[in-house]
Amino acid sequence: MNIGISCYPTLGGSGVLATELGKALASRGHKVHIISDAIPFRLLGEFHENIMFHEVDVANYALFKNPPHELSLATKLAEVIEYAELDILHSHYAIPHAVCAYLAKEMRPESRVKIITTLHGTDITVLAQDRSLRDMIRFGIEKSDLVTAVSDSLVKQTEELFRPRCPIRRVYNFVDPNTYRRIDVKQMRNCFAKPEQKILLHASNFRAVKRVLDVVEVFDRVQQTVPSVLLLVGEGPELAKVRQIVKEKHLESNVKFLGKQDEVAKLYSLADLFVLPSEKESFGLVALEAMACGVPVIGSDAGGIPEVVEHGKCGYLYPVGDVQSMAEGAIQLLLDDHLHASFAVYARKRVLDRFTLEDLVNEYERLYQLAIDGK
Ligand code: GMT
Repeated sequence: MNIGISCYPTLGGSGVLATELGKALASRGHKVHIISDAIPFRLLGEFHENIMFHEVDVANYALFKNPPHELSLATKLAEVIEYAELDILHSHYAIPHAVCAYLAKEMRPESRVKIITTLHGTDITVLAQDRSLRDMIRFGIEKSDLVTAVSDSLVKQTEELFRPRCPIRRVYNFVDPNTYRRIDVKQMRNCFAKPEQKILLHASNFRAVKRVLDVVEVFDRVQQTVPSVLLLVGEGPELAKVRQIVKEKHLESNVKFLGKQDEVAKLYSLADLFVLPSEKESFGLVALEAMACGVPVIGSDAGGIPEVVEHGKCGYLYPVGDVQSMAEGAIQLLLDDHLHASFAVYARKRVLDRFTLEDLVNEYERLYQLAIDGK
């Protein structure tokens, strides 16, 4: 098939998923066209025979108060629909990608292209709270030929909010278990922790919904009982506040800010626990990546997290904000090597049983075919 993928290029689960999907489809022989504002970071420095990247140039004339990004995106999508004779245009996020895909299709009435939209979360759980955007999201969903969401929780929320006429199909996110696996990082570990210290890890875009301050609260309680360090990967709006609280709690020597990182499988392999106390999380791709590397997860039971992390088997989940229980769960796991080892093994097994690239790319291919067949 000729497949277009329209996504955000930034560090974030939806861009990661869209790019990994594109790479997997290309390795299966499909011609993949990725359309975005910049090369998605998971494609940087890589060459793939069947992948072509198309950059959206945003027109910026003095006349415009704001550059019309959505019109430039729609124009680029229309250009690719025609040039590449796309069978499928897969939009990751309803706004703006699904809406622009619809506009592009209207610009190319002779095309056979089908629009698939994947909802990743914040388009529904955050943006849809805004009345004007809600109507636009509904429009994007209804004008798609097929819509997927990344967890049952997100399917349910979308159905409750929009009562769409078309079914929303759940397709879980995935990882490549060959890339995400426990790597031997003994040397690297010495750079971050003393032999007797445990390592807790959190990775996110430091938006308020990630509750990174709760990560610090949990760590503060844990380190009073278990010698440990906290590694914080990523950056974003809450970073300054997090630095401040770390300072106020005199935790500077045990909390390390690593900023944006590429070699995440190595970082996960350093960790004894991954901490994800989010307020909203439609899936939690980072938790899945950690689990693939054999790292148990401590976090909240928000959104789709319980579909990824099985409470009591490969992690412990508690209500949002219950940092005391999260800390107690973490301490229990860190002090019991036998329990920790069984959680680590189960975490990897769960990924292999339910969330592999192989199975979920098969599912996307099946849905593409369904859309092409008009079912
Ligand atoms: O979590 C974010 O802030 C980034 C956002 C994105 O745009 O990538 O993540 C969303 O999509 C990911 C991939 O499907 C999911 O794993 C995240 O749970 C979801 N984030 C939220 O729902 C807050």
